Amino acid sequence: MKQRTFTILKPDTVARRNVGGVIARLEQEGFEILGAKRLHLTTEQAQAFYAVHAERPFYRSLVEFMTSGPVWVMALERDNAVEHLRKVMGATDSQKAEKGTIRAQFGTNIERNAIHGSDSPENAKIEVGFFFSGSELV
Ligand code: 3AN
Repeated sequence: MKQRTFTILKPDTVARRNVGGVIARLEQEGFEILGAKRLHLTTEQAQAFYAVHAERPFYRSLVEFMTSGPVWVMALERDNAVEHLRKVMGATDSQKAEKGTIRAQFGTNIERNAIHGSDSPENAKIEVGFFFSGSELV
């Protein structure tokens, strides 16, 4: 069944001119891009988006990284979209990500890992809603 998920092409992907490469891969994987926008996240937005990690030692650095330059936020649709995107992204640590995954190809390390993908259908709904209104998704 068709399902939606949410992705962020992180500041490292934009800075390294890998946006097209990552989008090409997502389209090859059968994802339809329902909405996309380029944003420079504010500290408040990044803090709120990653609020679940607020107590983790890497939180401050993560927020700094995510606000260090523009990102692309996108709403994606596909069968089994949440699980499939997680598989195609690969492990959080780009250096440990399986060969052929987006993070192995485009990421640098555990923080600068190229792409975010929702980890559950519930979070996908919340995250899509964080950045898009219904009328922006076509
Ligand atoms: P994922 O993005 O694979 O779902 P999460 O949700 O555990 O991983 O972490 C969110 C983000 O926080 C990661 N994408 C990464 O940029 C950063 N991160 C996670 N773990 C670490 C860590 N141990 N050190 C530095 N940054 C981390």
